[in-house]
Amino acid sequence: MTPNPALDAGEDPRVAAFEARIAAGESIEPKDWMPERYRKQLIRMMSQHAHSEVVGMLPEGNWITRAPSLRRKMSLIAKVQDEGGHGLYIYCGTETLGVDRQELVEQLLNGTAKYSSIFNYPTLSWADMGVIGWLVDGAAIVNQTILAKTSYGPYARAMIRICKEENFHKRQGYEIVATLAKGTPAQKAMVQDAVNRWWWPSLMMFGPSDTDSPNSGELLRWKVKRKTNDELRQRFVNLTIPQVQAVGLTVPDPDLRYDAATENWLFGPIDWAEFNEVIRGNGPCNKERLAARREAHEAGQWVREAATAYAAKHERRSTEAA
Ligand code: FAQ
Repeated sequence: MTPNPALDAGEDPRVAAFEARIAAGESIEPKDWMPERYRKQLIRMMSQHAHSEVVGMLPEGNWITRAPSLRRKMSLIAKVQDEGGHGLYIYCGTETLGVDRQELVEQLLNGTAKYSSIFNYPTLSWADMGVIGWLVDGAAIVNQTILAKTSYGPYARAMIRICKEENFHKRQGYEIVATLAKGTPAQKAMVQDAVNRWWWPSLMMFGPSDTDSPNSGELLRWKVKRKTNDELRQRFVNLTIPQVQAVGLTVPDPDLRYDAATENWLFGPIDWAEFNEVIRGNGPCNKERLAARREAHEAGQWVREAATAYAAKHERRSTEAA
């Protein structure tokens, strides 16, 4: 597909045909014509999503060696491995838009690409493993269940599979939380402290409020997004507060109240200054996370070289045999 911004601006009849397909609820597939801007927006959003999954392995990976039992260790290893798989899956989906994965990885490693703000906070206690599964995977599910109906086919299909696994992660996290919440006073205090630290960052995962979201208008028009950031954040709060109450915990929000008229749990103001600092690279763990990714990338160089040499050898052999 040759980019042509002038034509993409609306003079091209293909834009109208494309938008008619979106309006009719059709799925856009890799070989279909699409406006250059649609392709760019998808590459941005999907690659940020893939980076988030991969960087998201780090906060939980930190606790694998310290899980309190073999059962907990096995399920945490499986969860972290799943997140890595989601990242690779979404990188593959992004490649269907004609971009090279190496380029995307370089953008992550040189700090020019974004990844979810949530993974720039430290995991200080075992209870964080429960709360991440419950709140962070829970927030991801709310966002991704809607993305499973996104207009770009490969992304939508990736979300269906990923959501199934995220649901399992959420249940695993909530089970850890429920166990600690009915444990000793020290265990209950530990899990309450984890909720206090992760609550607001989890709400920030949904992105800036709708009035400050520069990409939403375009993404909603093309049905890449089907709900706004604020709509999804509200849905998450409404789903989560009853779960908080069920295990006898609280969230750190003195303004939280149920509004019977709208059937919403209304929450207090989000600290957008903190959010902006984190996405600018100044959160508590941004530098540590990128350093860990760079180190892993360098350490994996020989594996990539070996895999490439192995693939080349096999291709050579099958050509010779043919
Ligand atoms: N963190 O105009 P908008 C997971 C940026 S996966 C960092 O509203 P948009 C699984 C945004 O990129 C979690 N940056 O943007 C897991 C934009 O910057 P740009 C990741 C953020 O795209 C669980 C600028 O702010 N999920 O958790 C954030 O319309 C447990 C303006 O924002 C996805 O990526 C943020 N929170 O809406 C793994 C889902 N929010 O690019 C391990 C797919 C916004 O213009 C353990 N993505 N920004 O420079 C989306 O749904 C959307 O991209 C949003 C943002 C909703 C994240």
